[in-house]
Amino acid sequence: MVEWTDAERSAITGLWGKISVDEMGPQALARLLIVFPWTQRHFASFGNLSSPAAIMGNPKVAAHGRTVMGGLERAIKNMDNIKAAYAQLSKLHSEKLHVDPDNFRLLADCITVCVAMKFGPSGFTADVQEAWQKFLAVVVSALSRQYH
Ligand code: HNI
Repeated sequence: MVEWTDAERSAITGLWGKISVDEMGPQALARLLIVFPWTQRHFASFGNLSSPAAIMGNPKVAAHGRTVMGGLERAIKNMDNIKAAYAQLSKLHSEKLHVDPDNFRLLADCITVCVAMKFGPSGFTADVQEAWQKFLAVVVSALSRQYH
């Protein structure tokens, strides 16, 4: 089981408390689709993804970005059992959506970049980053759990 120090817990919940899912979710998913274009194959039904501007202006990308980012709330609320909290979501991504689990890490990195840009050097300190990256690594591992 993952151990969290009090400092990590407070860094993670403190940062999460400042994050707007409606703002960060669309940005992070758009970045994933732009920076790692092969991830677009999962979103063929989303319409125009032909350029960075199209991706950033696509309302379906924004809506799904909010869904995915909102999905992190579940981990925040279950920090001591993230694996179980994501068992169903992992199964869905594996068996139904066929998302390559490497993509979870790519999205986690895009989330981190967006959060770092938003909060800058004073909000996203190295300590906060340490806790945040650990949190996302646990999320990625939990989401990858039901793949076989
Ligand atoms: Ni993901 C659906 C959470 C990464 C492709 N995804 C969801 C849903 C949640 C979610 C929540 C909605 C489930 C439901 O309807 O029951 N996804 C997450 C989280 C991460 C993640 C927390 C990582 C941090 N998903 C990814 C990645 C991809 C991805 C990296 C593809 C590159 N997800 C999908 C697709 C769907 C989806 C595709 C279904 C979309 C739809 O509406 O049909």
